[in-house]
Amino acid sequence: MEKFKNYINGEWVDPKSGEYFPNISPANHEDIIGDFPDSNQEDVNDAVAAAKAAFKLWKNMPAPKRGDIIKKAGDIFTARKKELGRIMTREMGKPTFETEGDVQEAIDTAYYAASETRRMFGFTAPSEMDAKTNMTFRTPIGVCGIITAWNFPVAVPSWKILPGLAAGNTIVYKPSKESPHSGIVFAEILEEAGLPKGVFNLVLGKGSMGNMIVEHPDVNLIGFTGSTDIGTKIGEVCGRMNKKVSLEMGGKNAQIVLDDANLELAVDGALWGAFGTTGQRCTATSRVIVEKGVYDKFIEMIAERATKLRLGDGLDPKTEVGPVIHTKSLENCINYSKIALDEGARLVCGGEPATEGDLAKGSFFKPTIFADVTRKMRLFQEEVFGPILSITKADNYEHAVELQNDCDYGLSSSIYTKNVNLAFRAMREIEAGITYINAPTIGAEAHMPFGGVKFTGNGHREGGWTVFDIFTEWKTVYVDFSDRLQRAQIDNYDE
Ligand code: UN1
Repeated sequence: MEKFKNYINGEWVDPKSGEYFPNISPANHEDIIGDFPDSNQEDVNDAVAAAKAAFKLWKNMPAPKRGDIIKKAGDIFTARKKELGRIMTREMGKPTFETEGDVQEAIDTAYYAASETRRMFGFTAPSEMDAKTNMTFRTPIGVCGIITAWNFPVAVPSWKILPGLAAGNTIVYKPSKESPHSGIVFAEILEEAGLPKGVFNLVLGKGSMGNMIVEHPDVNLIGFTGSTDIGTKIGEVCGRMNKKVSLEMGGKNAQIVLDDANLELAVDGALWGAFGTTGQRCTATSRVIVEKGVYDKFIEMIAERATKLRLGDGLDPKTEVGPVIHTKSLENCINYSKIALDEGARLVCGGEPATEGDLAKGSFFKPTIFADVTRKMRLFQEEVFGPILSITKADNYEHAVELQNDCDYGLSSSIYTKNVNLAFRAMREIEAGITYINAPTIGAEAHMPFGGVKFTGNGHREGGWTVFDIFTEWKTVYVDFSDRLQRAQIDNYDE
């Protein structure tokens, strides 16, 4: 059994804890990927100390020079795309065409972040005094603790780590315990790209180790993607310690389908949005809200397609839908199906684990659709993070938007209609960080702001240029070249 290591201060090291945990493939529980460090406080301390020391040099390296290293990382991600895709599929399950897309998102992010190192614009503004100039600079924050989920094991950490580095910060990264091998390759790529020692550190471990990073006094910022429960707790700690914190959390994303929609297209979108990544995206479509004139037809069309989706090991090129991440997640899907039935929803298809042939070796749940779901039902309100779609009937556009907004989360959303007026109203009236018109709720692009409102986030946006608002602080500089004391707000306002 291969024993993996942490990457701290430019070295691959065994955990001081001496402890390891095994990780298995969700598609085949007999396939053990390896033993990964279950790090302790000492390991975290070493990583943070290395990042703190490296910050002194890294922050002063000219930003375009940092950009050269990040561009190189993008080139290596490109060269290793297929190989890394297979590693990711083996440990988290989604088919290789999806994991390769996940790597592509990291490549796009690398090139974007590298190019931003030649902008990272501040601004100048006139002064209210004579012979004085006002200007601003973006400055790095320090040591950033990055804690991410397993569903996008390369793209999501890249959204934080690469712009974080471009801006001059140093990093302590803890990937999910479900996707440690992807974290290892991420570190290998940054090492090969030529990052100086200590600038990026990887510490592997279980969930509780994340707290040690969050609570460490020398970690200045936390970037987190994961559940609303854990994110909220992290936010509380960071509030107490006055740390900057960016939280990307749950979703309960809805696709609205109006009577005038292209139904074929709406079905394509809902299938991909709901069952792509086995429904395990924070942007996954978990509710479809259909106007009454096409309600029955839509259900008939999507059910026919959903039952034909081919489940299997994501390494098999014929597979369309992979497993859920672990047996606990399988139990969660079983549990939510039971709740939905108990609350009076109508099971259209699925609703149980898939166990035929080789599927019995892994955690597979049939693509599941419940119709006649009403707003009070738990399936309408709670995030499942699995292949379960709820369908709800709406009287008209206004009712559909009211239903869409009746939810604690606000990440992604979508509306299918040919009516341009209603499409524009939806852009304004839907409460979500992202709204798609005639496209599914998944598929954010790396250079656009990504994040949500309500319980989905705490007001930050990753992606493109907006992510630099997370990873930098503003420094405001006033240069007075008058050679005399000029008192702002006072001297220019004498009677
Ligand atoms: C996530 O599920 O955490 O927009 C991120 C999308 C992907 C990213 C999802 N590009 O669905």
